Amino acid sequence: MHRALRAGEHGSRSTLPLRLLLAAALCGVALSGCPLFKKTSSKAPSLQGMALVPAGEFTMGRESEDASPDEAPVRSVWLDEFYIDRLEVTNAQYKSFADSVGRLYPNNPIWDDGYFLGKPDHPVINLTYEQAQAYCAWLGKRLPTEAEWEKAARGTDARIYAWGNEWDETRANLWGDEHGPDVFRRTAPVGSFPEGASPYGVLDMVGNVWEWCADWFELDYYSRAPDRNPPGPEGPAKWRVVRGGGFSSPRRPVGDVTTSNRSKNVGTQTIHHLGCRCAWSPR
Ligand SMILES: [Ca+2]
Ligand SMILES: [Ca+2]
Repeated sequence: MHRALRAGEHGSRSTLPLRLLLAAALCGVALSGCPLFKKTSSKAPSLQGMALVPAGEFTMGRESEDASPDEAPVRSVWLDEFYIDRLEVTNAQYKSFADSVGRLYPNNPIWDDGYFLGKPDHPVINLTYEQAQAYCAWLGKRLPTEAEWEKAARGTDARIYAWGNEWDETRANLWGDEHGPDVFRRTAPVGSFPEGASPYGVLDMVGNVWEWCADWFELDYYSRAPDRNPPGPEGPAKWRVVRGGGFSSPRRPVGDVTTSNRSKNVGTQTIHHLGCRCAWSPR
């Protein structure tokens, strides 16, 4: 699909944590100039909760009557070894980051004004690209490239869905509620669909929330991208890549849910069905 994600509803801005206000008072200066708010983490990343994706080639893109033109041409792409989070980043994880470095909490969605603090095991949403990137950097990680995301989702056998080539609407949180096959009307706790795992054991690569990738988005990038570790277009471009579909994606066997589907979002725009996961390279 080529269309941008629709802008989501925005809840009211969360109250600054008490420790943040106290620290600001102690500093007596703008938050950005306060030494209490400097990034302090330079530790090597923990690989706990991450899946290893071995070095090698995989098939990127899909050419089919029901695929979009921007998924072509299909190429064999080499990626160096990397690690990727098995789960989407949760509210609790992002809260640890926000509290540690003195960032505002993301807005709650209009459908739940207690979402961020009240659902710690659900995916963090309403993040800008910069916020997602900063969270991963705080851990010594980074956002996955579009190519890494696709390999982590589909492995090396060019499968259409994370779990294989047969459509199965019970393996992902997509459009629908307790009356449908996945019981969740909106977000689900991360990792709620183990049967939807990718070949590397990565979960929720179909649905729950869309995920920011590192790359700029360009429709025709595959026609000129390198075949080894493609970094994405040079940019700057209008859009960033987002992948995987979300809880409001249509429940049908093509479109948002395929491993090769590409979509995009303006980097500064927050959406109530867009989150992230992080990656890391050992070199
Ligand atoms: Ca659902
Ligand atoms: Ca997802």
